[in-house]
Amino acid sequence: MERTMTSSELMQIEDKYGAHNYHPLPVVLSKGEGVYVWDVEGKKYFDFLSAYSAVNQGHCHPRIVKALKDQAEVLTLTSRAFYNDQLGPYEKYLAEYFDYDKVLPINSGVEAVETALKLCRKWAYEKKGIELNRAKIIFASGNFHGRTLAVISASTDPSSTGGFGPYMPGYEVIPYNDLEALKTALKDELVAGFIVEPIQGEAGVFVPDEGYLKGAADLCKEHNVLFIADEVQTGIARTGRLLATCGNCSCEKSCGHQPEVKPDILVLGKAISGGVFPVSAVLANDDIMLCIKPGEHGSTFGGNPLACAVAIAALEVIEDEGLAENAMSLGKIFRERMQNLADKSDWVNLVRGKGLLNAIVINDTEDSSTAWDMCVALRDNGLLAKPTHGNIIRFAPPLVITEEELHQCCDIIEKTILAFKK
Ligand code: IF1
Repeated sequence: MERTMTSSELMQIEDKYGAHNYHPLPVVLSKGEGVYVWDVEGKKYFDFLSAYSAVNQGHCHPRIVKALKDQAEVLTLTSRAFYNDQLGPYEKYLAEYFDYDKVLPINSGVEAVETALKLCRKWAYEKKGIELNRAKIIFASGNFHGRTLAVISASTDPSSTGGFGPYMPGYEVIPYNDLEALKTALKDELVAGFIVEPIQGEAGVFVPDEGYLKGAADLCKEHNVLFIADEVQTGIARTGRLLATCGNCSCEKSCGHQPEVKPDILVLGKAISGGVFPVSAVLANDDIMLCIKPGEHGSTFGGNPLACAVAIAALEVIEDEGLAENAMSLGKIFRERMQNLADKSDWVNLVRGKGLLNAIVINDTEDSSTAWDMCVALRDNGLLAKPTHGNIIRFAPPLVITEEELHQCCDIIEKTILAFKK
C-alpha cells in the first residue's frame, strides 16, 4: 500500500515540477466539506477564502457533486458542433434566473470578461456606429478581471501587467469610484463600454460610495455606452444579495443592492458552479447578444453538458438554502466583531466589505510580511485566509457558514491578531 506523502513532500514535488506562478500559504489540503478543509496530516481548518469566492455553496456540496456524478456517467462534452440536451434548459434557467434575454456560456472568469469585451466592441460597430477598430473601453484603476493579455492590458497592478507588453490598444483607465472621471471619459464619442467590479476584490475589497454604480450606469445610458458588470467575484450571493448590482429586474427576487442598476452585460464565474467545475457566463439582451454571429466566438468546453448540470444545481442551492440572506446577516455580525477587534488592536486599521466579502487592513506598509505572517499564525490556529496586496487580509468564508461557526472564526481571528508579535 503506497504511503501517502506528507505535506512537506507534496510541497517539494510541486516546487520541483510545477511552474512558480503562485506562492501558496504552506498548507496542503486533501479534503473539503462545507466550511471546513483538512490538510494531508488530518488537521481541520475553517476555509476563509472559499477559493476566491468560488466555493460559496461550501466544499463538495452533495447536491452539486451528485449533479456532476450523474451527468458525468451519461455525457460530458459534445462541443458546440452539435446540440446537447443540457444546454438549452440551462440557458433558459440562467436567463430567467438573472432576467436577461440570452446567455453565452464559457468556462473561466477571464474568458467571460474577454467575451464581454468582444461583445461590447461588436455592438459598438454594428449598433452604435463607431468607426471599425476605433472603439474604446473604459476600465477602473485597481481592477482585476483576469490574467489574459487583453485583460491585463487594462491592469494598474504591476504584478499583473509588468513584463507582458505590448498591450491591447483601445483602453482608457480612470479612477475607481469617481463619477466625475467617468463623465469626462464619456465625452469621447468612441467609447463603447465601461467595465467595473461592483466591489474591487483583489484591490482589497474596496466598496464604492453608495450611488456610484447607479451613477455610472446612468452616465453610460446617457452616452449610449454599455455598462458591463464583472460580478465574477461579487456575484452569486457573496455580497448579501444574488448580485451586487442589478436589482430592478422583473424577477421577484430582491437580487441587488442597487435597485436602479441593471448591467447591459453581466459577467459571472466562480460560484456559478459552486467550485465543482469551471463555469462562467455572459448575459445580455438580444440587441447586444445577437451582435455576435455563428462562428464568431466560442470555445471547446463552452456550454458543455457537465457544466450545465453542475451550474443548475449550484444555483438551486443558492436559492433553496437562502445563502444571500445568510451572507447579508452574518456579514454584519462579522464586521461588528472585526470593528471591535480594530478598536482593541493597533494592528487592525480598517474593516470593510459587504455580505461575506470582507477584509481588514493591517496597520503596516504594503510590502511588509506582517499580513502574511498573520495568515500563517491564523493557519496554526485553524483558519485559512490569504493576504491581498501586502497589508490587506481578505475574509470570505463559504456562505453556508452558521452564526456559531462565524463566532468561532471571529474568536480565532481575534485571539491570533491580539497575540501577534512582529
Ligand atoms: C488568480 C485575484 C480574486 C476576478 C474578477 C475575473 C476574474 C477574477 C473580479 C478571472 C479572478 C481570481 C483569480 C486568481 C485569484 C483570484 C482573485 F486575486 F486574482 F484577483 F478573486 F480577487 N473577474 N479572480 O476576481 O476569473 O479566469 O480566474 O476564473 O489569478 O490568482 P478566472
